[in-house]
Amino acid sequence: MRVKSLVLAAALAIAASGAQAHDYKAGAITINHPWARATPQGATVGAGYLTLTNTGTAPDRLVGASAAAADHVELHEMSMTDGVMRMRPVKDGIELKPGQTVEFKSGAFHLMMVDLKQPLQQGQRVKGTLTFEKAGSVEVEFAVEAIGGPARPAPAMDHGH
Ligand SMILES: [Cu+2]
Repeated sequence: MRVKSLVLAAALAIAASGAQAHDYKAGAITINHPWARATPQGATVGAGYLTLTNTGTAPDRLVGASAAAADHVELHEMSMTDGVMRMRPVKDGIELKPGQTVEFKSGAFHLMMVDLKQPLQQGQRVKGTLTFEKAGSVEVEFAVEAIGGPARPAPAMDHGH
């Protein structure tokens, strides 16, 4: 595993974006820079991202999340099937092996904020929670960042549900 290079890449990406980094801890899990992409007026779903590191010696899993701006939050994974990018809910949570860092990003794991109560506006902070199988629940704030950027999940994308 190229854990070190992933951590470095994440650190560089945050530094380059100029966004204020913020992090949280739940037991042995470090939660780095939870953020959500700003949404256009009328959007019903938003996407959240963060980086999780398991600093402990036992495996754990992210099993749930919530956000004040959304009715509920689903853990999603994107994958290429027959040349088409699809999202689907992660059934049994996202595994975090001891020492492992998992970076949520476009084209991979993301938090899908479903049935938004209002658009996510750049500069806002959205309160939410993350729930881990062993480390329990922790309150976080998602920093809402610019709508632009590569590989933004399209609203019309097949969610498989
Ligand atoms: Cu999704």
